[in-house]
Amino acid sequence: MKGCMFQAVAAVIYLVMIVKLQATEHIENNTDTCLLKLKENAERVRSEVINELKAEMKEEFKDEFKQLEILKKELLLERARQRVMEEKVDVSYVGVQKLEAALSQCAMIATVPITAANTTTTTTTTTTTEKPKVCAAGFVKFEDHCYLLELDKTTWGTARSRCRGLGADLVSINTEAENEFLLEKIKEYFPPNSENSEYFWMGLLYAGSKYMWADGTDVGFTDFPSGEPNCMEDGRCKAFISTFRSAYEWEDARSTYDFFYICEKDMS
Ligand SMILES: [Ca+2]
Ligand SMILES: [Ca+2]
Repeated sequence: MKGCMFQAVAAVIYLVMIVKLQATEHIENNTDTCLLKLKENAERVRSEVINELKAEMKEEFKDEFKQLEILKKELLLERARQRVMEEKVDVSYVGVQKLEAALSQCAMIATVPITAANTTTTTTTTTTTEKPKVCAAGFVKFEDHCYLLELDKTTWGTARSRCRGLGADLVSINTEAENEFLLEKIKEYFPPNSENSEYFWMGLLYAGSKYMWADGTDVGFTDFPSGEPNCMEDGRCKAFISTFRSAYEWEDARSTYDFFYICEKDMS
């Protein structure tokens, strides 16, 4: 009887164990299936997660994207503005070039008639057309000569040296017009009825028993009043313009007096 009991208990335990084992197998099977399913869907789940993340990011950076779009537009606008500026500069540069070309045309037009006139009308006097002749500083022009009234009193000899030092000589008064011009100049400084009388050496000198001009020109016109000249000593007497009694006439005297003097030179 004891033997039968033991067998029965053993059978029960065996059955219970079988049931338990089956249950465990079932759970294990379920887990495997679940893992398989998850594995199968892994890529899908991953892409879904990524898309969700993307959507979140898009939402989160929405404002930044907008700003980026605005920046892109601003950049395009700036590029367009620069292009327009460059085109404008090109246009301006072309304008400047055209203006310069026009100006050079003007310069050519301005110079052509002058050279044409020079070559056609004054072919023999090329030296006089090269540069307009003028009087040196301090000299005044009359006809084609230059004159200097020097208000610094000295002897005739020193006066002449000083004139020659300026490339001139003491004045030779060859015509009435030249004389009148010089008298008018003297009157500017010493008008008629001035208190003092003043005297201006000229280049007329007594040599070889006659008056002659220091610069070698012949004596033609003279403006001596009656009684003058009356010095007439070879190598010692010279002539001058006198404002004495507002006469503005020529006189002569020994050359050692200190008088003002007048220089004359050609235009250069
Ligand atoms: Ca003269
Ligand atoms: Ca005299």
